[in-house]
This record gives sequence, C-alpha cells and structure tokens, in this order.
Amino acid sequence: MRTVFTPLHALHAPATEFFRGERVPCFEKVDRARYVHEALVARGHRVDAPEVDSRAVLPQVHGERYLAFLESAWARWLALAPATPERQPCPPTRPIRTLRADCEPAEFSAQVGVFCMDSGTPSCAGTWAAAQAGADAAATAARWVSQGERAAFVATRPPGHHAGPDFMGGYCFLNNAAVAAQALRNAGAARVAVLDVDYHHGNGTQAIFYERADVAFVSLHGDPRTEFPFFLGHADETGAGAGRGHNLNLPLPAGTDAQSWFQALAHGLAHIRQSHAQALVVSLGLDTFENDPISKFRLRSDDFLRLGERIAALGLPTVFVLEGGYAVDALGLNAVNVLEGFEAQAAV
Ligand code: SP5
Ligand code: ZN
Repeated sequence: MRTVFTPLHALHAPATEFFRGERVPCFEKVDRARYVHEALVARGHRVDAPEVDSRAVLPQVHGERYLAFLESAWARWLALAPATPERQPCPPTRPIRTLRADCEPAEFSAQVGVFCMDSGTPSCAGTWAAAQAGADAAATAARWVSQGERAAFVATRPPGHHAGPDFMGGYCFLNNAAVAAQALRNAGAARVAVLDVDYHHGNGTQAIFYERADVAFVSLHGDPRTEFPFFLGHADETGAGAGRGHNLNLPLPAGTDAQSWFQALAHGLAHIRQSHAQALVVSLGLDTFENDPISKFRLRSDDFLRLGERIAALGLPTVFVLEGGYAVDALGLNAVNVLEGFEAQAAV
C-alpha cells in the first residue's frame, strides 16, 4: 500500500504527561511512528514524504483563533516560564459551566484553559511543526486516493481524533482524519464516511462534522462512562441539524473481546454502506490490542488482518490515518496487518 511518513513527527517529543496527580513517561512516544515506519519498510510498502500543504484545509476543520493559538503557543509559554524538560502549560482555570468560553483571555495560561480539553496532553517546542507535518501527510494521502489510489496509509503522530474544532486534547492537536475527510470532499467526493476504530471515542472528529450531512462519523470505542474522553461518545449522539442521523456511536464495555467487537464493527460498516459515501477515512487506533497499556479491549494481532479485510469489503477508496496504540513493540505488526488484510481482500 502507498504510505506517507515524515521524520518530522519526532519534533513532538515531550518527556512526561500528567496522570493521576503525578508525571509519568509519555505513552504517546516517538518510538511509535518509528516502529510503524520500520514495519512498513520491512514489509515492502512504498513510503513517501508528504507532498501537500494542509494550510488550505486546516481552517475548514479548525477555528482560526485556535490555529493561531497553537502556532504561537510554545513561544508564548517560554515567555511566561523558562523551559525545563518537565514543565508544561497547565491552565489555572477552565471555562466550565457558567464561565464564558467565548471571552478569550489575553493571558496565555488562561487561554490554555479555553483551547485544551484535558490535563494529559503535553507539548514541546516542536509540537506545532510535527502536527502540521502530520496534517500535510493526511492531505497527501487524501490526494493520492482522490487521484485513483485504492487506499493509502498515513503513519503519523501526534494523533488527531480528539482535537476538536477549537481545542486540543487526548495527545491530539490537529485532526488528521478530519483533514483527510475534508480534503476528499474538496477533491470531489460528495459524501465521505469516517470510521473510527481507536479504543477512545473520536470526540474531535465527531464534533467537527456533527452538523454536517456530507461527512458521516461512525465510532467503536470504550464506553465513555468509564473511558476517556468521558464527556462524549454515547449512543444517543446521532448528529444535529443537517447532520441528524449521520453520527453513529457504538460504545462497548471495557473487556470487550474480538467476537463482540467484530459484531459491533458489522453494525458500523452497515451504517457506512447506507450512507452513500464515495470515500472512507479510517481513524486507525491500534489501542484495541489486548496488550495495550492504557486500554481494555482484547483484540489480537491476527484480528487486525480481519479488520483490514472487513474495511476493504466496503469497496471504497480509503485513507487510513494512525491514531492511538501504545503497545509500542507490537504497533508495527498490528498496523501492517490491517493494511495487508485490506490488500488481500481488495485483490479478490
Ligand atoms: C489518541 C489516543 O488514543 N488518545 C488517548 C488519550 C488518553 N488520555 C488519558 C490517558 C489515561 C491513561 N490511563 C492509564 C491507565 C493505566 N493503568
Ligand atoms: Zn486511543
């Protein structure tokens, strides 16, 4: 499969994240993309650098003020506090209910409260450059697919699906899957479907397209009653306005095994078949793997071959975008298994 990768991902390399009141080594680490890239090369997949500038697409999926915040964030943080490996922007206040999220404070750390959903998304000097390169990679794969490639894979980090219209969170800054979907729309696909199979609900992608009829969103994920991101991803979220009926959430209990997971996948795929989508974006989180350190589904490496087969059977031009997956040693194998399952089925 044609794949896109850039070593610029390594510019995003914060040392620690904040978890249960202490600093722990980041789960979302540089080695993730390195191992996926190595597996792609080892298995003979074609790997190219990004060749599309995503700057035309970014304002179609993110707000201009959020993008300006993100681009300038590290310089403004340094002006406030000297850099140390572990020091991270941390908001003094967030605009929770009754506080006004529409009044953007002038103070940088207060802006973090407006533009970041959680306390577990560390950044560093290279975060913006890495995130931009990842969005460029997503736009590149979308171009290839819109020009006739059956499928393409974006081996990128940081991931994107928790990044909403105007906020970061969940290790995500720019929503690569939304960039790919929007780029496919811009290239002429009348309707696009996004299938999100990451363990965590893709709240950012859902929010970006929630009131749109041209991009359907289907997600299988850990039930938000117990799993991150907690505050979105319930089954009763079905879309609003023009988007009514175009959002499908399939929350599953922690501990779900492959058999139950694939039953839910069949529901999701049936919804996509009925959506009249002309192209597909897959938010490919691999944190559904049984040995993932922060997630609780029980898929095995061979199950990722099946996943690729089921997706290929939709018969749609497909962009795969890497999202989560923190069992780093197995990440390369699990990623190429999806791609090779897809290719085997697509060849039938
Ligand atoms: C893209 C993606 O997969 N983002 C996930 C963000 C999850 N952030 C919360 C991490 C909480 C870690 N829980 C660890 C439990 C270890 N026992
Ligand atoms: Zn995840």
